[in-house]
Amino acid sequence: MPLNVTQKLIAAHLLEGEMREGSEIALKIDQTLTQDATGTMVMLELEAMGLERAATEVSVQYVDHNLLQTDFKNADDHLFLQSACRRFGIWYSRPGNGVSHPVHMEYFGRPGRTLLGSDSHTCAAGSMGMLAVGAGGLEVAMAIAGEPFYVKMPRIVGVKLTGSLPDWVSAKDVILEMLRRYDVTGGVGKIFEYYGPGLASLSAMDRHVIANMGAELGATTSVFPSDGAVKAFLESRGRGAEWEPLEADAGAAYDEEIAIDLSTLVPLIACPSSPGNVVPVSEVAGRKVYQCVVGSSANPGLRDFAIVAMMLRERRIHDDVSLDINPTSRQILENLSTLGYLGILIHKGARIHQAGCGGCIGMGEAPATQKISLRTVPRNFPGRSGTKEDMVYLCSPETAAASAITGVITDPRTLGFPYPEFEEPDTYLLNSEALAPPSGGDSREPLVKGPNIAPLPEFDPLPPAVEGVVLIKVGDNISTDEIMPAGTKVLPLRSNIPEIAKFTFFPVDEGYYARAMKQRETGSFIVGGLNYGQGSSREHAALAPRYLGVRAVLARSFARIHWQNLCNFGIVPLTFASESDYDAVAEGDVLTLPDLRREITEGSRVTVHNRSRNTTFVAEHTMTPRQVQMILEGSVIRICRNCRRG
Ligand code: MIC
Repeated sequence: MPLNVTQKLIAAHLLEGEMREGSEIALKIDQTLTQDATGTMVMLELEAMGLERAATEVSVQYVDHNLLQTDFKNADDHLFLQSACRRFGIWYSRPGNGVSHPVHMEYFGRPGRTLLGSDSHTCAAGSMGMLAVGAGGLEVAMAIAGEPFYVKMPRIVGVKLTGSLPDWVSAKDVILEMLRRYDVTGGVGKIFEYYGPGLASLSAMDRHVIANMGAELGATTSVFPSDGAVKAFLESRGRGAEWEPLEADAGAAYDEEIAIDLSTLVPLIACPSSPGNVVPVSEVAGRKVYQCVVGSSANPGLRDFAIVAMMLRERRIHDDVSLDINPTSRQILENLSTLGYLGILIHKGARIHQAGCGGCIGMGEAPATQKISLRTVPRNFPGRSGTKEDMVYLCSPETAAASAITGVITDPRTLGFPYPEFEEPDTYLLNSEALAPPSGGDSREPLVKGPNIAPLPEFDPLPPAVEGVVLIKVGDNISTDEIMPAGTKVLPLRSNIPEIAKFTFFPVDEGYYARAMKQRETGSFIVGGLNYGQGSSREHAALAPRYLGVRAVLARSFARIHWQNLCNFGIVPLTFASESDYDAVAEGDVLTLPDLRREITEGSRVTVHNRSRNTTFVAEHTMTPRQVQMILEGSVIRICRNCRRG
């Protein structure tokens, strides 16, 4: 049977299960990626599991999120991560070396391999013929320990690309077009595989832009073939020998097919405050802009910065605009410098930040009150920028630069000057000075734990019945940024669950923590709408509620990574059977699940009695027996620890 690229990747790594849509499969993981904001937990989990040495082909720990050192906390975490890399035999990418996804692609990405990362944008590496999936830290910890990764076999959607992009339209507009069509839920349970003649005009880094924001569609991942563009990418980085071809067989089929004619695309923009709120730039043109931010893992290529410099060469940044540049990596900075682009950006007044995630995750660069910020980053969830009630728009570097020049949102096609032609250099200046190889792994190497590192909380097994109050009821598409915010104040607490728990649901309900603490011993519930937990892979959005006593989340539907994170930490994810059941539960109601333990073990239906209203309804779960076991035990760590001790 002819296979598509996704099927070839899965077949080559399949350890258990069948490639049948919706059934659970176990995959062998070749490589892992962790970043600092999620990696501290991963390293604590590896310690709790008693791991001696990473069992993968390659595991890399990046420090790209928590770069502002306003006190000891982030600095403590960096040292802890470095010591953990020495202990477990993991590569260490030092603070400021660059954003995990593009650096991984430049140095470690290999066609035909699997990559699991504790960051939802790990899927970016699908750009080079990899099966790259974002997951919660605990699953990545298990993969580092050599365990398989379990996922439900996704539906494979073939995206046929034809034509080529017009002037002023770039890769970001392709993924914004996908988000315009599918919104933030349309990709759940799917892998998007791009193919067709249109690929010829997209470089490997352009494909990274598209694959990266597949996360915003809710997709399991995105996949591109490994063709001439990937070969050229690897050759230009001195890694040509690592290239392998990987393309779909002639006649390969997809579960579903769509097409995009690249030549018909126009500049697009996602309006506040959802990546799926996409319109043509021309529809919102003219609105006054305060800030434009270029960079992040969603537009990380040399081209993305060079185009801004080329557009600015003969022009000025508007007096009222702050143009913030988040370089992807030190290597990109050096290349921009050698090719003369960095000088232009500096001369024109752009603010050059440290290489890393920066403003994307609210680590600095917060916009002023009620002012529009245009960003090339992947997400604009409410408040993620660090400013309450922010107005963040997502767009291409071309649209950001055009708007920085005029001071208002501008369709770059209306600028009235020719589109600058960017030529990819044949060879890149390489810089791996800040990448430390694994030292061989030494289980005696001490883990360096400053006062910011707290031990992982212990979680008790699931009791036969649970009862508690609905502490919060939220609507559709609640992101993990709303459940557990990021930003300069909260991110440094990622290695300290009792402290970070104080910020649970802070952006939507500042009183949640105080209420939760009162119910901590008795237990409580969260009620959510559709796509509960979209966005980031941060397991803190499950860990902190669990620490605060949450036993179950009842939602209309869940985002993939968060759903798995809930299972990992012993929170039962239950789905309402109907919208009216969701409507009939209110914040403050007391619920009893009288036979929860037995019901989830024996079937998929769970009885919920609403004591406040004296009603009873049935909720459902879609957990596999393996996941049910995690819930029964209280968390997957307990299982893992027990199995490693044999
Ligand atoms: C994000 O874009 O939200 C992040 C920062 O990359 C996160 C990781 C995190 O929360 O630390 C992600 O998407 O997983």
